[in-house]
Amino acid sequence: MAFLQDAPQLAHPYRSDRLLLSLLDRVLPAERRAALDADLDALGDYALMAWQRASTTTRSKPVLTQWGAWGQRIDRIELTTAWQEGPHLTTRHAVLAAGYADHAHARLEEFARVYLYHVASEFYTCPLAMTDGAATAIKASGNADLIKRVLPKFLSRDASSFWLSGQWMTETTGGSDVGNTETVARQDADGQWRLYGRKWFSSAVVGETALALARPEGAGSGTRALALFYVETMDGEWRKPELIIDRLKDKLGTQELPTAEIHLDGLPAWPLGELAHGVRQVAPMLNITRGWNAICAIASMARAINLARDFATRRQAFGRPLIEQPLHAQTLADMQAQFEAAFALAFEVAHLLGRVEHGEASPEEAAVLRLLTPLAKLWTGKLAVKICSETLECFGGAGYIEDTGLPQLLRDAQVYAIWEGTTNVLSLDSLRALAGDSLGALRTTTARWLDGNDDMHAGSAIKQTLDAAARWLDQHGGERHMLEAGARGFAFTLARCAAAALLARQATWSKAHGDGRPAAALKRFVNQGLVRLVTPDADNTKLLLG
Ligand code: MFK
Repeated sequence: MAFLQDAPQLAHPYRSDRLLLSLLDRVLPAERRAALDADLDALGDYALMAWQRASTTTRSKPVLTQWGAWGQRIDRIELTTAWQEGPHLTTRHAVLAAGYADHAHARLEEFARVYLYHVASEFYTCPLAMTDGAATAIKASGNADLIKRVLPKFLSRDASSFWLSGQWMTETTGGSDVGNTETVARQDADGQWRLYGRKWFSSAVVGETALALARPEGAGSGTRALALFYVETMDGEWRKPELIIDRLKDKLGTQELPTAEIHLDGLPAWPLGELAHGVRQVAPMLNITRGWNAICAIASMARAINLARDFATRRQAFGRPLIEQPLHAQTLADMQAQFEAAFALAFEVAHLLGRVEHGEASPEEAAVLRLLTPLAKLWTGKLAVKICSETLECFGGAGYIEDTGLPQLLRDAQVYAIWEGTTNVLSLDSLRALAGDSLGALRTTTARWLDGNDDMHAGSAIKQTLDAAARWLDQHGGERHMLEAGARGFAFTLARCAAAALLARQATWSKAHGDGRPAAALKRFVNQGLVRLVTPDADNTKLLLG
């Protein structure tokens, strides 16, 4: 028999994840830690099963059937198996409900579930994220009727009463510039608001509800005149006739996710609150889904690195396994160090969110959360693409072959940097988040995270880089054009410093518990450099327009 390569094997995604295990051991009180174990174990089992299933079955995609046999409009979407399993699995293991439990660790416990479930979910996590965001935005609106009507559905632990929510913002007029929204809200003779317009990217069209931005008829132009509406999409078994699915999008990745173009032809709608400032009202939702984005990005990195590391122990080349080849081991270790830093940052957002929502956070922590949310989203989004691309290379030619399942990792990863705000939109949001003194808060908090860590080199590199970032802001903050031109480098620098300091905090704890690996990851990550500041050019367009 000719030589055949071994396929990579996936270790149990929960029981073998030392980062997640040590994070939970460090942060959670013993009784909470024990109570969480069964759900995480089950989600890890599901992830393992889904990985094995994917390697023995042909991938499927959702299918839209617009017309029934007898001419009626039906807009029925057939979902993949994982999507059909989604409501049962996630309600049984309280994926969303856990985030709303009555204690400050609720969000951490929710996001631990999301992290384990995400890759297996085939991006069913996308509508879950939006449902979570909708629950938060509706709670924040104080709309008592709506809270009573939908929160029990969104947070249900029973699939038969569970509702998903979409988030309908993006239009053909431009995704990020939501102020250009053309969807109009009009009141009919009975005083019922109805929406008319076209939404260009609807990733949760199978949901029972959505939050949609629309311009009340006669309101002015721009962002402030937009209002946020709640809609329901179903009449019993049937989709409401005023919601028409025009087509499903043909995307680079996330192909199991039925992203649709839709139009609204008088769909009944209810304002969440005042009939203006819709973006301000939807912002709590954006910040939640950006947290999900970061967690899902690190989940993809974890999967990619696990497979690459396993393969390196099996694949023999030039007389020894890849893991014993110095340059390959160096490459894998660099990936691991970046992943460990990104993991620490994404989960700190979850941790702080829980503290803020339960009134246990100081104002300083609240300011840090506002700043870290866009930073974690933008940095992990880019890093996921880089790590997944490097992972494909770790497999050589096999990484480029579809039925290994590996190319899908890279295609799917590209979405993290795009949806919920591109890297540049999020860099500008980090500038928005600097209002107040959130940079000062980050610097003070970072010093606290470094307390007790014995890596003096890392500690001083982090502090010096944050000083340099503060000087950069002083230098360019007065001139908006320059500030925006350098915003990406500034955001990456802050993200890397925060991640390094958080990794240091974990390293201190792990070392005291006999594990030196996070300390090694910290050293390596800091050696890759923290500074990404750029000298902004006053006129980049000269170069671009020739
Ligand atoms: C599996 C992973 C899960 C992920 C799920 C993914 C689902 C994917 C589907 C999508 O991609 S949905 C579409 C995502 N679209 C975006 O994320 C929009 C990107 N654009 C932006 O983020 C713009 O910055 C934004 C539309 C929010 C604002 O643009 P504007 O028109 O310049 O508004 P402006 O005046 O700056 O902000 C309006 C108000 O909102 C201000 O408050 P005030 O009215 O009190 O002045 C802002 O402070 C507030 N605001 C904006 N962003 C905020 C925020 N407040 C808190 N947090 C924020 N992030």
